Formats: sequence, C-alpha cells, structure tokens
Amino acid sequence: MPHPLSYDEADHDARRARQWLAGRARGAGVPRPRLLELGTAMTALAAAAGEREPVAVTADPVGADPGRDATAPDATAPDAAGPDAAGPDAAGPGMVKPLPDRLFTRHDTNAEMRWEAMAGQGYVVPTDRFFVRNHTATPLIDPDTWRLSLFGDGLRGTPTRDRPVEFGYDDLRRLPAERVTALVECAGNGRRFFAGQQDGPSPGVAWGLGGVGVAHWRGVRLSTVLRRAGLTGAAIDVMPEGLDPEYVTGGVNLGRVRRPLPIGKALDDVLLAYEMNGEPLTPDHGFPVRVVVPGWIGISSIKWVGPVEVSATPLFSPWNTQLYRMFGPGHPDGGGELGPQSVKSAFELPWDARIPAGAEVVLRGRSWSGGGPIRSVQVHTGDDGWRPAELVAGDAGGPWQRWTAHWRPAEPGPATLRARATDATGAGQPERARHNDLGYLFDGVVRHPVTVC
Ligand SMILES: Nc1nc2c(c(=O)[nH]1)N[C@H]1C(S)=C(S)[C@@H](COP(=O)(O)O)O[C@H]1N2
Ligand SMILES: [Mo]
Repeated sequence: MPHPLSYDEADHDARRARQWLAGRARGAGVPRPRLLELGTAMTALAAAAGEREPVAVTADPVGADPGRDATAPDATAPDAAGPDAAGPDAAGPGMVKPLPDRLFTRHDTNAEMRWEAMAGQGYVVPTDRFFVRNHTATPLIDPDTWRLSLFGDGLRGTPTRDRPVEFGYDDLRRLPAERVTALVECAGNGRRFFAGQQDGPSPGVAWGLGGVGVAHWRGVRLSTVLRRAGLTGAAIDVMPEGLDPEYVTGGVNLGRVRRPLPIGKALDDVLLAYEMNGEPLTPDHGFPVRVVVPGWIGISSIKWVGPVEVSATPLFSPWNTQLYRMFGPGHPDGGGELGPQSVKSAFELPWDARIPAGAEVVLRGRSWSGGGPIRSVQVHTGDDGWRPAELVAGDAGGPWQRWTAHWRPAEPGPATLRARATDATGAGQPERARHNDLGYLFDGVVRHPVTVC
C-alpha cells in the first residue's frame, strides 16, 4: 500500500535540495562550505576538456589510467581496456570477480558490461557479466560478524550509532523473504555520448551503455526490518551506508557512500537483498547484504550496507546534494533534481560489429526507462527510415524490454544503427540529450557504428 508521504524520486530530491540550500543540512558528512567548494571544483572539471573526476583508488591502482582519452569513440572496442589491463581474466582494481575483455570494458575502479555479452542471454544479466560501479574497492566482509545496525530518532527509544538495533546475517535470512526482478543503472550510464556525439565531455566514469543490468534479487523488505527495529510515525528519512572505504574526490573526503531515501519509498518496495540470480550476493555486488531500490538511480542501491540511520528530520549526504544533481546552464542554481532514469536503448552487438551483406540478419536489443515500462521501440538502419521493432511479448511491464528487428543490408561499407524507445509516460529519446555538467541521464539516440562486409 502506498505510504501517505511522498516518495516520488524527483519530488523528494527537489524538496531536500531546497532544504539543504536553505542551510538546514545535517549529517552531510563535511561542512557545507567545503561541499560548495567541491561543487565549484566539479563544475570547473566539467569545463576542462577531457578531464575526468579524480578518483581515489584505495586498492592497487593498477587500473588507474588518467592519460587515456575516455571519450574516444572506440572506448568500448575490444582493445579499449588499454595498457592497464593486467591480463584477459584479471580482476579490476579493488574488484574480486574476473573481468575478461569479452565481457567488460574497464573504467578505473568500475567495469562496464559489453552489450554483445547479452547476445543469446535470457532476461536477466548473469552475475559474471553484471556491471560493477565501485567508488573505491570491494570490501571482503565476514557474514558471521557483519551486522545491520539501525539507529536514529525515527526509531523507538532513539538508539544511537554506538548502541544501535542490530540484525545479523542469519537473523535477516530467517525473516520472510521476497524476490524482485529489478534493474540497477548508474545515473551516469551513457555519459561518454555527451562527448562522443554532442558538445563536450563530462567528468566522471565514461560509461557507454553498459552501466546497467537486470537481476533477480532475493532478500527481506526494508519495511519488515524497520518495523522490527521500532519504526515510529516520526520517521521521514532512511539513510543506508556502505561498509566500503571512505570516498575521497577532489581532495575532499566525502565519507562512506550513503544516500537518503524518503520513508515512503523505504516502506514501499525497497529490498535488503542477500541473493542475486539465485545465489548469495557476490563480493562485488554487495555481499553480504545490499539495498535494492527498484526504479531509482543506481547510487540509491547501497552495497555492503551496515549502518542505517532512521531520522525524524531530513537527511543529506554528498550523494543527494553535490552529486547526482543537474548542474550547468539551463539548470537551477544549486542543481536541479535528476528525476527517474532516462529512456535508453542498446543493440546486443559489439561496437563496430561486422555484418554480412546480402543476407537477412536479426538485430536484437533492449530498451528501458526509469519512468515506466517501454511501450514501443523503433529501429533505424540507415537505409529506410525509422520502423517499429518487434517487442518480446513476455517482457511487457518489466524493468526492460527485449526487441528484434530484421535487416538485410545491401551494400558493403560503414553503416549506423539507431534504436529509440518510448515509455509508458510518453517519454522518448531525442536526437540530443540535454546537457548537464556531471553528465547524468543521457537519453539521446546512440549512433552505433557497424561495418557491412
Ligand atoms: N557502498 C556502496 N554502494 C554502492 C556504490 C558504492 O560505490 N559503494 N556504488 C553505487 C552506484 S553509483 C551504483 S550505479 C550501483 C552499482 O551496483 P553494482 O556495482 O552491483 O552494479 O551501486 C551503488 N551502491
Ligand atoms: Mo552509479
């Protein structure tokens, strides 16, 4: 049942931003003036062509390669892992799972799924190829000593951070379990096309379209745990915090990765997940327990969750004030709210795929949107205008939509594939995405180069 309080993502975001800008910030981790400096630093970075947000690599920095031009059009080509790649199957810096070049493109502490890795796969992304977004490094956590620790004045008796209400791994597994199939997508997914197709680079991870995945998640509802922990009617915000190392960027320590959720969303469909695709979570995806916030930007789905603050006053963190907001010309001072994830479409093909001339081929892809289910998809192969793609019927209403389109390329030579989708709210994909300095929510039509031969 929907909670009476607002839990619309954009709405909550806008409200908290107004409060934060009005100086009511509490628990933002660093004093406000420093955050404002950081904001300025990031805007300056956005303006500096080719530069990316400096990332503190707390693990072996073998993958850090600030010299690489992350906006090169071939950034997802098979050799794009660059000279930093430690070998075909090596784990990334601070990551545990193997990152073979056929499945991933690496970006410092992050690993992007190659879309051709989804060819021949089912609805969900197998865990071996699911993208990884790590601000620092994957922590290795012992489930026997791990605790979920809830505290704050939104709980009965106001337990403190030092004397919280605790749940162990086995406690959570004994509570009623639920399964959801949900999409997790980085708000910066598609960022490299702001540079590659539009007017300039944005700082941050240069994702192509592979910073997204759908998985089956199993765990206990956050609402179940909140109620058992003594939730009161005064609670308005819930802030899960990760146990990975503190994040340092631009010389500022932002503390542990954390981002508040409004109580309405927290009591709705948020899961404390301990399984992904039918297996215990793997270390890179949040073992022992992560938050899964269906429909919201990826940063909401805190991995390796430990402390959870439940508050009767608004909560703030750098991840809902200085980051994950729309900055730059045409956006409000202090940043506009992101709103739901944008509409995107991807072909399950390598960048620069080779396609035989004269034969009919089936192009396959997927489209998704944070706004709602996909209603229609169109494909453009360069020879005969936009035409409808065929939607896989069983996917209707789900977090993403598979589709196919038939193509018989006549002439050998370079060609450009395009796909665009419309979601249930009528939101579609424009030729150009709206610029914002930090490169969030790209929704433009991506031009996918192929060679007919
Ligand atoms: N503790 C913690 N949680 C985190 C992050 C992180 O760095 N630390 N990254 C976030 C971001 S930005 C995204 S997009 C998703 C990615 O989830 P995945 O790595 O399982 O794909 O996790 C989110 N949760
Ligand atoms: Mo993200």
